[in-house]
This record gives sequence, C-alpha cells and structure tokens, in this order.
Amino acid sequence: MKLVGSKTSPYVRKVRVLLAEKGLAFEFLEESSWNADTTVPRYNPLNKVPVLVLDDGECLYDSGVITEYLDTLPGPRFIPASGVERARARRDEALGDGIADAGIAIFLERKREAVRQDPAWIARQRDKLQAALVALAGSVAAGVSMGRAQPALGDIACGCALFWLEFRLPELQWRAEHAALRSWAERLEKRPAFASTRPPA
Ligand SMILES: N[C@@H](CCC(=O)N[C@@H](CS)C(=O)NCC(=O)O)C(=O)O
Repeated sequence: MKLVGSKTSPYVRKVRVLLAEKGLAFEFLEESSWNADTTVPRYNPLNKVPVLVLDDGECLYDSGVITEYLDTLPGPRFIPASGVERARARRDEALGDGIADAGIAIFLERKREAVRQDPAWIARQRDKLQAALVALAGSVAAGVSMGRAQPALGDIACGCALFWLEFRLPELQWRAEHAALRSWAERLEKRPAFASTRPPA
C-alpha cells in the first residue's frame, strides 16, 4: 500500500505513526495538495492528504477512515472492537483532528494579507484550541481512554495535533500551561513512531 501526503500534515503524521506502531510496511509518496503541479487529485477528488492507496489502486480518505482500516490489519489494535470504548477512541481521535482543524484555520487565515484577515475568525478558532487543550489535559490526567502507558488512537491523534501546533503556532505554549500535557507529550515523543515522523525543520 502507498500513503500519499506531506511530512508536515498532522493528519498524515497520525497515519504514519499508526503504521509504525503497527509495524506495517508502506510506500510514502510525498505530495502536498498546495503545490501547483500536485498529483493529489488523482487520488482524492477533494485534493486533501492523507490518502491511502491500496495495492489494487483503490483510494481511502480521510485520515479517520484510513486509521479505521489500518486497525483491522495485523499488529496491535488501537480501536476497541465495540461499545462505548470504541466510541471513546473515535471521539479522542476527533478531538485531535479538531485541534488540527482549528490550528490550520488560524495558520491559513494568517497567510492572507493583513487587511483581509478576520480577527473574529481567528479568535473563534483560538477559543476552540484553548478549550480543547483544557479537555485534553483533563482526559490525559484521568487516564481513562488516553494518557496510559500504551498509547491509544486518541493519544496518537492528539499528539500529532499538539506537535503540529508547536511547529506552526509556537506562541500557544501548551507545554508551559498544562503540566499534564507536558509529561504526556514527553513520553509520546520518545516513541520511535513519533521520533521517526517529526516534521522537517
Ligand atoms: N479531515 C481530513 C483533513 C485533511 C486535510 O485537511 N489535509 C490538509 C493537509 S494538512 C490538506 O490536504 N489540505 C488541502 C486543502 O484543504 O485544500 C483528514 O482527516 O484527512
């Protein structure tokens, strides 16, 4: 199978970390949907990454669909089979993806020329981020579905989102503001699956 995506995308990193944690082999086709000559629309009509291309050419997107599929393949399981435990794992993944969505919305808005930026829109996304960081810190500290020694899907998704925030919106300082997140992040980033998928400087 082939993964299409960029090394800076938090959603792509989530998939790469899961592939590494499960020990699954894949080919990485490095592509950004923002390049003028991008080939991503060949794989996803929405021109977004990640896309997982199966051996018969079928394409899977978005990242939540890909993680659900990968979890059915051999290796350790990251999504419980059923019930509220399964819903919790998917919810925690949605929290991570939502943090990435809000961060990317700010990042893209700030790329517009200053007079065209909407401060109210940026503030709305920032409110989501602040509330999500508080919720994540609480979940990690409680250790019910995240924050345990063996990372769950939510740890992977939220970890990738927070490391992306640090990379693109470093002024957020989530490590300084949430001690629970600092120690949790330090544990995650020591794992080979995270260390080997750091975005390029
Ligand atoms: N919900 C999607 C989000 C994917 C996404 O927005 N990827 C970004 C890269 S970080 C992208 O390709 N953006 C291009 C665009 O929005 O046109 C997922 O989880 O896969």
